Amino acid sequence: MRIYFSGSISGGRADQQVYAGLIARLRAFGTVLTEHIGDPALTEQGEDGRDDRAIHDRDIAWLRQADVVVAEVTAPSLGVGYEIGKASEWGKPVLCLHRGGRRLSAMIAGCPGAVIRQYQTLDEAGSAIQEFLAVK
Ligand code: 6IA
Repeated sequence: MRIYFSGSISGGRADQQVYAGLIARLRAFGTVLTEHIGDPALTEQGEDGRDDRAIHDRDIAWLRQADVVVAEVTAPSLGVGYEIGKASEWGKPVLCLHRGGRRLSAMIAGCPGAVIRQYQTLDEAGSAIQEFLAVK
């Protein structure tokens, strides 16, 4: 199974460790196409010199290849929202993991193509992932 993990970059890297923990769990289910989202060296500044169009087109190509999308949506991110919108439009299964706190945008919370699961611990997120992917 090819899994597209989506998490904030320009929207802030405060949850980077959470992303790394989720990616580690997702690896048990298949290939994570976007392992870099959990990389502590990846900052919101952008350092690798790649141009924006190249980043967009590469990510969209991965998104098209993905069988499922798992997004961590606690930190608001334009890119994560864009990816969820595209994937749900294309009929791909989308799981959104949210830790609460700030209210989730109605455009995500109300998106009929996305399943929203609240969690606090990585174990709870792991159970939500297990349940979601078991039927895919
Ligand atoms: O708006 P955001 O940057 O928070 O959007 C994050 C989402 O968009 C992630 O799920 C990624 O798939 C995608 N994305 C946005 N920027 C990049 C990126 N920048 N590299 C890969 N995926 C990206 C590279 C520059 C970097 C060295 C920071």
